[in-house]
Amino acid sequence: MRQPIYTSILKNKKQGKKLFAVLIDPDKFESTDIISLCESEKVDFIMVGGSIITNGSFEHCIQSIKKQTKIPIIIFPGNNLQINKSADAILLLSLISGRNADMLIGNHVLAAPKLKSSNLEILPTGYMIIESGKQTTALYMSNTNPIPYDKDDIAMATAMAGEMLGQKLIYLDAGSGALNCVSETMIHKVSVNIKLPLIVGGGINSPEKAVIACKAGADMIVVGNAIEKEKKLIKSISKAIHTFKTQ
Ligand code: 1GP
Repeated sequence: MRQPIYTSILKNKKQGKKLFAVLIDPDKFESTDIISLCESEKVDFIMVGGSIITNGSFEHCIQSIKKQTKIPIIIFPGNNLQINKSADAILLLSLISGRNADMLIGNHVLAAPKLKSSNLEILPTGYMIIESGKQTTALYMSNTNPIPYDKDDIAMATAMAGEMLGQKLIYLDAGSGALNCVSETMIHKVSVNIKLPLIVGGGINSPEKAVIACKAGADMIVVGNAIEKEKKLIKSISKAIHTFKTQ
């Protein structure tokens, strides 16, 4: 039987091995090539979710990915409608950078009974949106303010509070298609002040940017937008992340 996803994230962190998650937006999921590439390039996780789903089917997307691969599927929910027991795990996001009570506890209360009966592995995640040069969908939909791009101390203290409150992961997100990725200094400041695994995403569109984030202290890199535009990036980004050696 496969070990729990959280156990494998912790194990990889301990060994200094960086992880790569490809984010699939159900609205844009149409080809199976992307999943074959994830398989051949040894992507660690497939995340599924989107701030809003208009024409795609969340359930169909997860089920069709599941049929094609054994790579664990982690739901990265855009809202509390995005729960499906065919996935393996779900990021239970608390938007700790914001002050919107629904994103901190309200939606969790609504989702809890369904989550409890789903058998999904629950990954409590302190989710932080960082200002990135443009208004992102996540920011607009969550009705929150981001942490300013250059306020590393605020990001550090927020992540520390998340850890003290019992989150199991911290996710620094510049938002999908961000103009600016989360800065190296912010990733570094957060990573050295928490023990939790650190996920970083938003605007990472090259192997170089993935390596910069790994070097700064990210344990898992999430890429969505860039791969939607250029599937072949899966190969180069995966290689860069998986051959990265902690100094
Ligand atoms: C967005 O962090 C994810 O929430 C991924 O961002 O789509 O820009 O890769 P991109």
